[in-house]
Amino acid sequence: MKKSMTLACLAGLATLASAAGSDGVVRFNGTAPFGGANGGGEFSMTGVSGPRLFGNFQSFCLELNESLSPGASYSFDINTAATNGGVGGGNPDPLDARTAALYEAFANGTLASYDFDNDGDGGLNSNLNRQRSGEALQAAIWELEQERTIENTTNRQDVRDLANYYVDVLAQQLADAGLGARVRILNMYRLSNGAASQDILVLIPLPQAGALAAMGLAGIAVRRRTRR
Ligand SMILES: [Ca+2]
Ligand SMILES: [Ca+2]
Ligand SMILES: [Ca+2]
Ligand SMILES: [Ca+2]
Repeated sequence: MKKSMTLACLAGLATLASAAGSDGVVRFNGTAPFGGANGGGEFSMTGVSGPRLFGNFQSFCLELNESLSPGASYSFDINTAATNGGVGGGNPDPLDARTAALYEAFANGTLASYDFDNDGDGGLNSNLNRQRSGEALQAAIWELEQERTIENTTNRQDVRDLANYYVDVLAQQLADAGLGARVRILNMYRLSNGAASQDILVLIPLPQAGALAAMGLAGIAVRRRTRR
């Protein structure tokens, strides 16, 4: 037991000392067809390689003054704060629990008044399509992360109304209901030159059934050894 604990400590040190962007690589596909309003999300992302593969996912950005290039790949670190960018909230800028709650509901496909099926009935007046829904969610995230107010992001009153509903009402309700714990920030670095880039949101998958079974078996093995 003592030997394995020493090994675990060494592994922990190795993780701390590793280079920036060591948790994996993702590709930014672009903002079409549901993003792009005001330079924001939805962003279409695809996991490429590395210890953490997220598959295909839709995301939103956290830093107003950082950019991403369509088709470019980025190495990333998984974090609970945005780093090296942004115009407000500090560096590092901790992920707001309300941002996390809104994004988890989005990633689950359950965010209220968001037109996921893009048939034009999103928003508080049932007139927003999915791109306008994304415009509102991005505006809400920028306000919560102290980048820019909703009113300074968009002139559209119907988009402002949905974004303000998310910030003023829904975000706290979702956080109180326990949403957001599985949300992380990817601190991203452009693969070609290592430059610190835009930070985006991601949902950490629940452990797979196989991994849970393996953890259970490991627990049994440890208990047996302790007993002898
Ligand atoms: Ca950054
Ligand atoms: Ca709809
Ligand atoms: Ca910020
Ligand atoms: Ca923050």
